[in-house]
Amino acid sequence: MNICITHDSALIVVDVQNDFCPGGSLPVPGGDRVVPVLNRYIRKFVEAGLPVYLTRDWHPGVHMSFKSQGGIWPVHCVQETDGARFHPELSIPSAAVVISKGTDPGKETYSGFQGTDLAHQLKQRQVGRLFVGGLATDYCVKSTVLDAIKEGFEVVFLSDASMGVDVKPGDSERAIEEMAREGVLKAAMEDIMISSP
Ligand code: VGL
Ligand code: ZN
Repeated sequence: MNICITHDSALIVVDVQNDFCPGGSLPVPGGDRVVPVLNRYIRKFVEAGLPVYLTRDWHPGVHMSFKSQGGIWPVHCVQETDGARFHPELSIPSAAVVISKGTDPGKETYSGFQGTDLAHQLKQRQVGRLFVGGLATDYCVKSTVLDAIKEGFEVVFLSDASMGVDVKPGDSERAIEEMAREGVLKAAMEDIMISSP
């Protein structure tokens, strides 16, 4: 299937942070394998003059999602720690916009749209189509994608640039099915075309 990077497109890279990669505190198995693929997408968008947004999980030292607070996750992505930094090999364009989420100690927000001004920023730049990839398919990528649909964006899920945690086997597959039911397109590098001026 051919899917166009249109002139009103933006790329959203979700939570490619050390804690979600092997060696981190909440690793997605093989999570770092998305990095070189995302770098290729980033290059395409930068060369086309299109915006790139990076979301990051950015928790205070005490957060309700942590097991110590009755949540389900180990401590992860605490603000200003090494685990919260983007993967060192991710090529972050100088003009990229970083969106921090999960900053309220009392709220779990998987989506890059919740508690942030991401939708507002995208609408101000007249973005209509979003390409979304990153970590983790079955949590933050899925939530971000579903919120983007609710906000009225056309959304393309980048299947070769995303990986899931699969706490229960099959979670990522189910997440992909759920996104498809909501009208999300699924694409990999070979499906992507750039629309010429
Ligand atoms: C995430 C679990 C907890 C994610 C964030 O980025 O998918 N998962 N916090
Ligand atoms: Zn988190």
